[in-house]
Amino acid sequence: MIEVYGMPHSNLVRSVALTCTVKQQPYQIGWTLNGEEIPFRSEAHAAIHPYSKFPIIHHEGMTLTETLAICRYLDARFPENPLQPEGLQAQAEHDAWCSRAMTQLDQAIIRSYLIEYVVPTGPEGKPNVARMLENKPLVLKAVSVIEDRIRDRDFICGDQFTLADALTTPLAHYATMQKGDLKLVEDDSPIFAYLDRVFALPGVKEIFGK
Ligand SMILES: N[C@@H](CCC(=O)N[C@@H](CS)C(=O)NCC(=O)O)C(=O)O
Repeated sequence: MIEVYGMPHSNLVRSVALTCTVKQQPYQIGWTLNGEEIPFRSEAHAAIHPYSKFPIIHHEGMTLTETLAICRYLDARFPENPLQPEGLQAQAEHDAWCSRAMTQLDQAIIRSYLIEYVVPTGPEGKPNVARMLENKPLVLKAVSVIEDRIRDRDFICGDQFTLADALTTPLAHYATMQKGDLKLVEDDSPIFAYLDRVFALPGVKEIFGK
């Protein structure tokens, strides 16, 4: 059993959950590692992750931090049904997208916008809508980068689900949930068909509470 340390609603925990699910590997999400309870932001947590972040996994005696490293480890450890393309150039392109998803796309969609629902910085402990609206152009840009990539492809790297999709799907899904002035994804966006394709994979819908 793969232990995943973190919160099930985190986009990055969902990326790890997606990787485990598509690789058909059982996992559990919670606040334990190697069966030991590690409170979030405790000294024990900081000893494992210098910035007290998650996800972290424990598997076969190893504790591993950093989402991309975790996903790559899982893909290599369970080689059946590989989630990274073969061939030097295809692999390099895949890696480029993974880096982009972990940096600009995650920063824009989650850290500069949707994080306000989890760690609100507005008055009376509410989401700081002014900050969100100020950051909205940056977030729309990230959404358009995803749209451009999947407009003519089933998945981020072609016709197969890869780690690039495991990193992108939770971001794209959260982006579609915004309404009114905070709306990020138009009704005719290719993102909806893309998400349907990912959600059609066995066990995936449940990760997103569907
Ligand atoms: N570089 C880390 C970033 C991890 C990260 O930012 N995780 C968020 C959850 S999605 C977190 O731990 N937030 C809690 C906090 O910042 O205190 C990774 O790729 O795993």
